[in-house]
Amino acid sequence: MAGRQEGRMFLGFDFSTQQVKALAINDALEVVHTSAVQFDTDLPQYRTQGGCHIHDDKLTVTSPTIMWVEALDVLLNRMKKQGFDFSKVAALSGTGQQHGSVYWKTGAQSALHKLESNLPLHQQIKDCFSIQDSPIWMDSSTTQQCQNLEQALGGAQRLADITGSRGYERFTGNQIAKIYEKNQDAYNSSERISLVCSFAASLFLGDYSPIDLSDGSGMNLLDINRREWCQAALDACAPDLKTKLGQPVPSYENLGAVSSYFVDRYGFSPDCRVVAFTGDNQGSLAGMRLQEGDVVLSMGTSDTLFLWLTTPQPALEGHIFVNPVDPLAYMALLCFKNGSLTREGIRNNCADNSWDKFDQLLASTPRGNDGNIGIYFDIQEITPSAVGVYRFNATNEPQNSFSPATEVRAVLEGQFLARRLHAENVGFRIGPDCRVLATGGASSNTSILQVIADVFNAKVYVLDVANSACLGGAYRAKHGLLGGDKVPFSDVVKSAPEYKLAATPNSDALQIYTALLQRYKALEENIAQS
Ligand code: XUL
Repeated sequence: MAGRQEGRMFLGFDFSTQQVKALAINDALEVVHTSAVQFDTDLPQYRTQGGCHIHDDKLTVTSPTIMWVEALDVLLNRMKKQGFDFSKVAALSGTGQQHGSVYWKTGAQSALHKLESNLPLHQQIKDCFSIQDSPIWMDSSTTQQCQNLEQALGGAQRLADITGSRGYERFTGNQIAKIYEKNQDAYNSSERISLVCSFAASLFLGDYSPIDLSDGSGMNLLDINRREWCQAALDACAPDLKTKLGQPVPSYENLGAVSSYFVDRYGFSPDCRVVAFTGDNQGSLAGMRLQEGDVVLSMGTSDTLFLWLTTPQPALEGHIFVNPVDPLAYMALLCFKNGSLTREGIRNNCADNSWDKFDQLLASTPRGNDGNIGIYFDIQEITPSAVGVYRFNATNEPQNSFSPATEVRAVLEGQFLARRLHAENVGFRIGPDCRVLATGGASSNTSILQVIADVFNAKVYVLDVANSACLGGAYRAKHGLLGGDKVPFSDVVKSAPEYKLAATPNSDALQIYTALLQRYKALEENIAQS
């Protein structure tokens, strides 16, 4: 196995909304350690709920930047007490919640250079931030800034063509524009602006870490085709922004050695390398070892789709990011708000709260549901922007209700046709080797997996990857150490456990669902337009 060395480890960190986690793997990619610090309960002095503060306007959402630093102090101390051998870590990397931003005050870089190993980090850099409370991804207070940016760049589709997404409130460029408008002094006194992930990497480096191209794609500021900042977008948000952001780098970049602070305080090897950190969704893509042609369908309260793309087609929905593990590829992220709760609602109404009965009803109806189609947006949907429950018969006539059996099949077929439709809308093509990797709560229901296999006409595999973002950080640390673009990521993770094949499409699926998809597309477009 390429570059395997006895005893060495790779460490992945995840700075997420509610906690900071660490996960170590050995050279055979086996997980050998996990630890976590919860913000609300382990650091109650910051009075966060779910790791953040929701302000009175209900739109502004922030987290105390220094809390993230103190959480790292607590986490590393815990690992030390548990006897974790930091000296064996050959490389570390990690992830952060996407879009959040950190504002380093002039002089902060020299504070990072002079960290003293006898003191905790948070005591030494508590005065290093020009903004104390970092805006995070849950913030939606920047609608005006999004409109300004879209207008400056020539419209929403044009902004999407360049940056991979139309203007989104949580995207960092719009957050920076708001800070510049509302608090120019703080903006002007910031010598550097980091994303949560590059901020975390900066702590380990003892110097400013560059922003990686993949998480940098979640800012509405990066030209994802040229893989450099889009000057027009920077100018539309705030002056002098290029200098404050620094030059972006590929996500697998080996940034340098860990700061001597960590060597002296925790016993890291001075040779331990820090590989660029990236966004949590990008980390999950790496942790799940997504490859060209694959789709990850994560089924939780909302359903999320990760796609590996070679030729992206930015749209007014979803997000295209530069791929975190492949220098030429892209990834797409699509979020569907009506996921498990909608499926469970139909189970409760039609199948007496029982998944067994739900499965029996499903089995009693034919694939394609005799042409009946249901669209269930119980709450305002993101993809597409629409709300309401709609039922149609085989000739597209609206129906008030379906029989319980038809309803059960309709919710599953409707949801997975939508997942496929919107994946194709951003450039995904289902090829013969396409694998759907299912994860999350609903992936334990084999009847649901069969519907997915038929609708996508692709094999469905199940993944039981806990802490996928953190695991991705550890895999990426190894990838970066072995040379990033010189070694395919897929070679680095070859020895990781195999996926389990869970469902294979039926032979009539292609014909049935190709036709149904065309009808679903037209019906959904009508609903979204009205
Ligand atoms: C993605 C997004 C969230 C955060 C959560 O665009 O905003 O998934 O990354 O941590």
